[in-house]
Amino acid sequence: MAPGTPPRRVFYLTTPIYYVNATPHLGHAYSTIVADTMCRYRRLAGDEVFFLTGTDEHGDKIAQAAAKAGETPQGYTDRISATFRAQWGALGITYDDFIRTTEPRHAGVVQAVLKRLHDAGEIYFGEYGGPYCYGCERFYTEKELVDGRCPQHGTEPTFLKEPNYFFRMSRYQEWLVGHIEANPDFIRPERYRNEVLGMLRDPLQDLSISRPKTRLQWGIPLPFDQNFVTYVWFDALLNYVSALGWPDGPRFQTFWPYAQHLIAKDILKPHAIYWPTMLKAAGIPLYRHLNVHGYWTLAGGKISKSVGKVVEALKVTETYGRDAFRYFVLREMPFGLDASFSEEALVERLNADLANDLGNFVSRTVAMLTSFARGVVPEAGPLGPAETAIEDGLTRMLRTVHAAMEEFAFQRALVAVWEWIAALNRYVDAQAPWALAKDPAQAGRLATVLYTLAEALRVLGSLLDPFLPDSAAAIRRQLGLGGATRLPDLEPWGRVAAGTRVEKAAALFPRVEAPRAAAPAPRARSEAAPPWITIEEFRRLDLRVAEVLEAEPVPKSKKLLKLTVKLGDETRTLVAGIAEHYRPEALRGRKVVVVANLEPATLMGVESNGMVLAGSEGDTLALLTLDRDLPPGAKVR
Ligand code: ME8
Repeated sequence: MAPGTPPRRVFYLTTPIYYVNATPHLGHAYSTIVADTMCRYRRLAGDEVFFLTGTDEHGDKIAQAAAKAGETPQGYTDRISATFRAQWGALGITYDDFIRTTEPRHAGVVQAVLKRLHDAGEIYFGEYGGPYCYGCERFYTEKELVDGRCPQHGTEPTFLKEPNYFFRMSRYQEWLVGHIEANPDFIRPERYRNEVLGMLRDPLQDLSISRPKTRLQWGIPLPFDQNFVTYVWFDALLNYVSALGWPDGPRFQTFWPYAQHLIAKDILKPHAIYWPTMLKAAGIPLYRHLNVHGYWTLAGGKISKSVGKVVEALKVTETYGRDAFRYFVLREMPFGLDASFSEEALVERLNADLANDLGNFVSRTVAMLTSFARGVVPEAGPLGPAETAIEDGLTRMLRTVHAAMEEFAFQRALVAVWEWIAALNRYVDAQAPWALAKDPAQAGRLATVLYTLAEALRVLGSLLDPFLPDSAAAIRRQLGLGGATRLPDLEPWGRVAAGTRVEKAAALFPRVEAPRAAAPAPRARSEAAPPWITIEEFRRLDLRVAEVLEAEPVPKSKKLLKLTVKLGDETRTLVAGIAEHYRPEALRGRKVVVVANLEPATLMGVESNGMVLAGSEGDTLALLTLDRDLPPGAKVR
C-alpha cells in the first residue's frame, strides 16, 4: 500500500431474498435499487464490496402458488426466480451473487447449522398452538393481532397446533436487549430500534423451526428427524451466510465481519430478533447493521403480492427510463419512512430535477463549450470569488453526501447534490458566458468560466454514477471519459485537462408531458370546496413573477419576513408569513410568484404591497417558484 493511502474498507450488503409466489414489484425493486446504489457508491469510494440478493423458495406459500399454477414446486420456483433475475438485469443491478434457497450450497449450510444447534441442546421437541398467518409464514401472539387479524395482511389467521422442534430463543432475550442497547446503530433508523426494544419488553417465546411433513413437504428436511422440514424463516435467514460459503469459505472470512442487511419494516422481527439469536446460539458473529426502510404505498393502499395491488416496476422504467425511476424512488422516500408512489409525482421530479436542473446544466455547458471554445476545454485563468464559491460548495456538498450515505440517507445526499447543481445554474446565469463571448477583452474570463463548467461536468459524471448510472456514463462520454473517477479523487478542483474535446449528445432527460389525469369531474363541486369562478373572475388577479432582492425579519414577529422584490421595473415591499419556514438569506435572488394587485395592508407596522404565493400541508410550507427562468414582472396565468 502506498504511504498515506487509507486502508480499503470492506462492505457486505444483502437485500431480503424475495418470495417467489409472484413476480417482482415496486417494493422489491426499491430495496434492490437502494442496495445497488449503496454498493456502487462504496465501490466508487474504493471499498471491497460484496452485494447479495436472491429468492426465498420454500414453504407453504410457495407450495400453494405452485399448485395453483399447476406446476411442480421446483419448475415453478425456477421460472419465477428467473423473472427476478431478468428484472434486476433490466434495472442494471450489479449484484455479485444471487442465491436461491433451493440450491444445494444453501441446503447444506441450513442442515449443518441445525445439527450444530441440536447437538448443543439449543433445539428441543415440543408442541405449540397459536394463530398462524400463511401470508407471513409465522405464528402471531394474540397481542400482535389487530382486531383478531394479521397486521400485515388483514386476513384472519388460522389456528394451528402441532408437534414441532423449537429453538430456545427465549434464552437470549436479555442478551439481545443488552446488545441492542450497547450498539445504538445495530438497528437503524432509530424508530425501528425502538420498535424492537418494545417487542422485547414482552417475554420472548421459543421459536418453532420445523413443519411436519404430513402438512408440508416443500422444505429442507431436518437432519435429525426426516419427518419434518425446516421452517421457512429459519431456512431463509441463513442465506446471508450460506452464500458466502460458511463456515470456511474465503468470502465468509472476508465479508461476514462487515455484514449489513437491508430490509423493509415488514420483516423487522425475523431480522432483528430471530436472526441475531440464531447467530449467537450457533456461535457465529452478529451482523453489523440492520438498515430498515419504510413501505411504498399506492394511492393510499399497500403494494404487495398477497394483498393484490401490484405495480410492475419495469413498466414505469420502460416509459420513463431506468435512471428516472431510480432517481425518483431514492429522492422521494426518506429512508425509514413510508412514501407514496404516483406516476404524476415521478413526472414532476423528472421534469424539474432531471430535465431542468441537471439536463439543462449539462446541455448548456456542452453547447457553450462548443460555440465559444470550438468544443475544446480551455485553460483556466485565475479563479475569482464566483469560482471559489463553486469549489467550496463542492467540498461542502461531498462532506454532506458522504455523511448521508453512511446512514442510507439517499434523499439527503441527493438534495445536497442538487443544491450544488442549482448553484452551478446560477453561476452560468450570473457569469453569462454568451455576453463575455461578445467582448474580446473578456476572453480570459470566458475561458475561466468555461473551464469551471467543464470541471463541474467532470465531477457530476462520476459522483452521479451510483444514483444515475446511465446518465453519469452519458455525461462522461461527452467529456471523452470512460470509467468514473473514484470518490477520493474527485477533488482537488482542476482535474479536467485543458484541451479535452467535448462531444455534443442528445438531451439526457427530455421533458415529458404529465400523464393524462383522470377525466375531469362533471361540473359539480362538493359542498366543502369553494364555488366555481369564471375565467373572467380569475383574470382579475394580477399574478406576477417577482425577484426577491432583500429579505429581513420583521422586528418582534416570529412569523413575518419583510421582502423587497423586483416586479418589472418597479421595486416593492411585501410582508410574508414565512419566517418559520425560510431563512432570509435563502430567499435572496429567488424568483417567486406574487399577487400584485392585492390592496395594501399594514402588518406589524410594515406596509405590504402584494402577497407571495405558497402551498402548505401540515407543517410544511413551500413557496411557488419557477421551473425555468422568467424575468421579474412576467405575468402568471
Ligand atoms: O418477506 N414497500 O419476501 P417478500 C417497500 N422472503 N418495500 C417492499 C414493499 C413495499 N410496499 N413490499 C415488499 C420476504 N418490499 C421473505 C424475506 S429474507 C431472509 C426473507 C420489499 O417477497 C422489502 O424489502 O415478501 C420487504 O422487506 C421485502 O420486499 C419482502 O419481500
